[in-house]
This record gives sequence, C-alpha cells and structure tokens, in this order.
Amino acid sequence: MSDGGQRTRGPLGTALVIIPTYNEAENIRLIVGRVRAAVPEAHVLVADDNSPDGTGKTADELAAGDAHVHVLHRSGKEGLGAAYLAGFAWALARDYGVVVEMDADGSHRPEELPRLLTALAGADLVLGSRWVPGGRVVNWPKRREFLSRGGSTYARMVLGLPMRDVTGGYRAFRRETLEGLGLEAVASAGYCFQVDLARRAVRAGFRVVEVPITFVEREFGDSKMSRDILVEALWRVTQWGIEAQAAKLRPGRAAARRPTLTRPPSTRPCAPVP
Ligand SMILES: Nc1nc2c(ncn2[C@@H]2O[C@H](COP(=O)(O)OP(=O)(O)OP(=O)(O)O)[C@@H](O)[C@H]2O)c(=O)[nH]1
Ligand SMILES: [Mg+2]
Repeated sequence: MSDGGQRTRGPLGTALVIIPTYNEAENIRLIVGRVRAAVPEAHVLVADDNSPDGTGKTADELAAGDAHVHVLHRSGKEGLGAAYLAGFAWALARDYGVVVEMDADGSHRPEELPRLLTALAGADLVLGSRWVPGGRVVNWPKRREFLSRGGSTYARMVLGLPMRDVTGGYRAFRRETLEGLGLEAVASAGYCFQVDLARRAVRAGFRVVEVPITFVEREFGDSKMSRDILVEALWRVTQWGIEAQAAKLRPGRAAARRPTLTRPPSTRPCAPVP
C-alpha cells in the first residue's frame, strides 16, 4: 500500500503516557497531575532510572494513590532511548491502544495531548512539532533553537524524511505502529532515538502527521543533554544516511536485508494538522 492515509484504522483504545525520568523530583508531581487533568482516561507510566534525587519514590507515592499511575523502576541511567524501549515493552505487554512519549520537565504540555490524540484517529503516528506553522518554542536561547532546527534539517536531508521536526520527543503512536517499527533492533540511546523511530515509521509506510505544539523550556531541574548525546546523534544519522545510499545502489541486497518491511515507503508528506 503506497498511501498510508487510506488504511482503515480501528478505535484508539486506552492511552499510556510514558514519562522517562532522571532526577526530575521538582517536576514529577506537577507533570503527572497535569496529564491526569488533561486526559483523565489515560494512564501514566513513569520510567525512572533509579534517580538519586528520589523521583522514583515520589512516583511510587503518586501510583499508590491513583490506579492510573504506574512506575517502572530501572536499575540505573541508561539513556532516554533505553527507558522508552522498556516502557514500550511494558505497554505492549498490556492492553493499551495508544502509547505517548512525553518529557517530565513540562516542555511537552499535557494540555496539548487531546489535539495529538484527535489527530491519531487518522494517522499511525502523530508528532508534536515545533517547526510546522503554528508550532513554536518558548524561552529557548537562540543557540539552542539553532542547534535543534539544524539537527532536524540535517537528519531530514541525509535520511530523506518528509517531516519538519524529526528530533522532537512529544509523540503519540498507535499500538500497531510500535509493533511494526522493529523495536528489537533499535540501539540508539540519546536524541537520535527519536530520529531512529521517525525514519523507521516512514520506511515502514506508516502515515505520520505533525501537529503544531508550543514547546516550553524547562523551569526546574537540569537538562540531561550532553556532548556525548549530540555526537551519538550526528554519528548515527550520518551512518544511516550512508547505509540508505548504499542500499539504493544495491537494491537486490537491500531488499534481502530488510525482510520485515511489509509496506512500501509512504509518498505522502507529513500533513500539519491545525
Ligand atoms: N529514564 C531516563 N530518563 C531520562 C534519561 N535522560 C533523560 N531522561 C528524561 O528524558 C526527558 C528529556 O530530558 P531533558 O534533560 O529534558 O532533555 P532535553 O529536553 O533535551 O533538554 P532540556 O531542553 O535542556 O530540558 C526528561 O524527562 C528526562 O528526565 C535517562 O537516562 N533515563
Ligand atoms: Mg527537556
């Protein structure tokens, strides 16, 4: 099927919002409360990497008082990608129809989640996007915006991706989409994890829709962004780009290497949803 937009999609089912945390003690109560207020029917999974500041313990307290809140305790800091993969496995082992990625620091506003979920009715993956018309960032230094826009542009060009915001981390997946991404082969740890999932979704022919969001810089706690995370992203994106070019030059061998693809790549650009 070349047009993912024409595929029949079932009802969405219950959503699980996964919030990965490392030292987010100042943010965790607030963000969980905001998600619960914005989308009361959704469940929340805090995926905590044994934060030294006690975030996991606070999350346990929240879970004890609310049947919609769950906690996945991991043994130590392994990166955002690893925490999400563990959260996805937790979700897919249960009956959730939708899985949402959301940062703990308030950058991804839970109040915008209903719009993402509405768009998911006609899509396989919805990206909260800073770089489509209507999207914006608040309180970001120019240097950070330049880095993020530049990273998205580089990844789009090197990988031939149609979406504007390739690195963003506010996303809603249908269960079937996650099941079709080949998650067992994902090795990315940092920022490039988001790029990796985006390219897999496009390659598998899923319909990806971008919804404009207002991204708000964190007020409390420290960023976990590091030089290593940026270097990993640059290195992996470049490597994927070279592999994709090599595969084009050797179509027979490329097809043999990718037996899991059941749909041809989507030809549709990502459609912004107002
Ligand atoms: N479980 C887990 N969560 C992480 C890890 N690294 C980052 N996170 C969480 O991932 C989310 C995004 O991390 P941030 O530090 O906010 O990264 P960022 O949004 O790119 O950086 P800022 O814009 O400076 O906030 C936050 O909820 C973090 O707590 C990790 O190794 N393990
Ligand atoms: Mg952040």
